[in-house]
Amino acid sequence: MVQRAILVGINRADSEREKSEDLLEELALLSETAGAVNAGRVLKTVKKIDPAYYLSKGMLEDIKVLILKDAADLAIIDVNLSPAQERNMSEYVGVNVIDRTRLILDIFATRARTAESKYQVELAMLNYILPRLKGSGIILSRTGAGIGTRGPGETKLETDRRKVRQRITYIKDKLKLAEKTRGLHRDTRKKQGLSTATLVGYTNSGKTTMFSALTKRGGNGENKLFATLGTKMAGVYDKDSKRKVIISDTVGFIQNLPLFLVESFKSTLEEAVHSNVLIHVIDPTQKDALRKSEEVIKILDSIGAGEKKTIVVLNKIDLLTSARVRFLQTKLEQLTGNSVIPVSAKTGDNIGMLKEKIFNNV
Ligand SMILES: Nc1nc2c(ncn2[C@@H]2O[C@H](COP(=O)(O)OP(=O)(O)OP(=O)(O)O)[C@@H](O)[C@H]2O)c(=O)[nH]1
Ligand SMILES: [Mg+2]
Repeated sequence: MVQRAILVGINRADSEREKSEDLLEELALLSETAGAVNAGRVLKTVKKIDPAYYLSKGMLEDIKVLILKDAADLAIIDVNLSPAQERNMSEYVGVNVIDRTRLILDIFATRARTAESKYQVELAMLNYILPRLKGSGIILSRTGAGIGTRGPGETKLETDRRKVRQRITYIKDKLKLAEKTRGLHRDTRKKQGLSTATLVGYTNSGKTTMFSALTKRGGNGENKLFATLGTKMAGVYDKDSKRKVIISDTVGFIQNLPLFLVESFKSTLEEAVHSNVLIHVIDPTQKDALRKSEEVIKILDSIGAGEKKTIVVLNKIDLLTSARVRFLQTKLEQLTGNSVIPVSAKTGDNIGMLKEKIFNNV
């Protein structure tokens, strides 16, 4: 069943309008990624939050009209709602209302491929829905299916409180084990004298494409948000020095990524924390690319990788004029305090230079 969604962007101050519009645009991409049809969208300026409904009654009425006019069966709102606000809003407008976090979780669920990332996503989802469970049912009971209720791997999410708690304990144990194995692998690599470099960056910036260009391994990138969820590793060789560096590809970041979601991916992100150097991939063709790269730096800080040696890469230069490349390069050098390498992961332009830089920095 394809769901038709009304997207509700939130602007908190007149001065933030541009940023809010950009976030709404990103919400539309996320919604499409989750498989919904975007039936309509609206940006609301909210200076005073209603504790029970988040929006004023007047705004809710507007949304109700849009829902009817566009025959929508879902509303997605671009803020994080409290469990009560989510419930009250859903009741008021007559269709399920989900927030940005629930939408991202849903995408993660459909994207998770490896056993570990499936567990990580499920854990994040269960932690998210636990405070939203009333008695033994889930709030989203009106349809009982659709975006926001799907677990990883076609499973349906557990909604019985007691069982949810049991499942959380079970998953945590599984993840501990996976983390331990990962740690052992790391120790082995260290003993072998292997250095590691981890690709980090905003979602869709080209990390996986860069990974393939560097290692000649792994498939192509995808023009999707959160195409990669697990960690992938492969070696890259330097013929001259006969050295090998392990490159890892990881999950991408996004604005307003809730901290608990970062938490649940911590073991995957541990690779970044433990690697010798980070390769921060920036997509200059994305709107607001510089602010997005700041967001990435913030998230790196929050997982304890903020002080890591970082190589900053300006990707997709095949899509830019050389004047634009020079302008962005200077800007990014000011912003990050690092020298910036312009490359194209797609055409392979300057990949050799990047390789050299990696070997000089691990
Ligand atoms: N033109 C151009 N497109 C690129 C380049 N690098 C990546 N892309 C495209 O950008 C899109 C995203 O690439 P991915 O490599 O999947 O990006 P990612 O950072 O791994 O994304 P997530 O795993 O979703 O976080 C794909 O459509 C790629 O083909 C590049 O240098 N030039
Ligand atoms: Mg990827």
